[in-house]
Amino acid sequence: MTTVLEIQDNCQIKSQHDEKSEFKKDVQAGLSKQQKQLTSKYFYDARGSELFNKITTIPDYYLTQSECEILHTNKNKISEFMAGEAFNLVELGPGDASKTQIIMQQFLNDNLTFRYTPIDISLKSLTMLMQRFDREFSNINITPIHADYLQGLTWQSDHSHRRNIVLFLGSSIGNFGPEATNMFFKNLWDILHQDDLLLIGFDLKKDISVLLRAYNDSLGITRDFNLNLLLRINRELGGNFDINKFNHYATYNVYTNAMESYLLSKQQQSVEIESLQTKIVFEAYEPIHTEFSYKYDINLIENIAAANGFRVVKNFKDRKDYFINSLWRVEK
Ligand code: AVI
Repeated sequence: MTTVLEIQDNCQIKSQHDEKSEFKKDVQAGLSKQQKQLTSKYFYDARGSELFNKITTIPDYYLTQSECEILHTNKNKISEFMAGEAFNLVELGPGDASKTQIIMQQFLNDNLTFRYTPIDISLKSLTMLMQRFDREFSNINITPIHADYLQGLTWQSDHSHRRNIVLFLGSSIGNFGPEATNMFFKNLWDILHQDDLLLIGFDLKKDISVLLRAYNDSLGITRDFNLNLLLRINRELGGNFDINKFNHYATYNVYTNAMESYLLSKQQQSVEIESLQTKIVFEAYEPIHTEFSYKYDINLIENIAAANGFRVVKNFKDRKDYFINSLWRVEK
């Protein structure tokens, strides 16, 4: 069984205790604001990750199907970019790596020499991934790294002189605000070497009805995913949220080009959170903001790449022009 590499320099990997106290602090701060908010990074506990995996399979949530189509259609071209030398296939937040397997299988068919390095902050999801890979892809060299993305990449970059192709799939970048996005790319650029590649997913601006359907799916899974944030507060912080008294609401902001998700209190109510020793008062229809999902166009993608030291090598789109996987090269 492949072992997971733990990177704990500077104690950057948070212990469960640190994670819980950070969650507590963020919930306290977010729910005390005049405009209440919770951070979308807290969606992904075990149940939230399970619900998100379900979301990726439903037809209304077109993002995953569009990205799979792009990877299937262009896997040969992506493989051609990597031919000729041994390289590292590094993935930030692999999830179940089902999309990665599309490319990986092509690399294997083309007899390319590579090592797969999935980097994830969740040890549980890395371990599950490794168990599956040990069963299904025992011929692939893997170095799973349990660390935050930048820390894991730094380790990788310091320990291997091979060229890297970094995958950041699924429009995860869309959940960062504009400032955090630039900061993330600047850090990536600092860590990576000249000519390293980045293959990144961006969800494109499109007809608003399609966006609204994706974030208000007819099966109600996105609603459960959003409400799970309140259940997580109940489970981990001793809250007494009654999720029947909140509605999921997702809307599109035409000025910022982001889907915005909220939980709306259906009535005036107060909620107690034991471990915060706090009572939170909600007015009827008062919102809690829970997520931004930014949408892009080609100009914006090219500008973000150029502003952060990358050159766009190729944009791969699906047939409906819903999604882009953009291949960037590091220019130093
Ligand atoms: C993970 N992330 C890219 C998803 C998105 O589309 O913003 C999370 C999600 N939120 C609601 N549905 C899916």
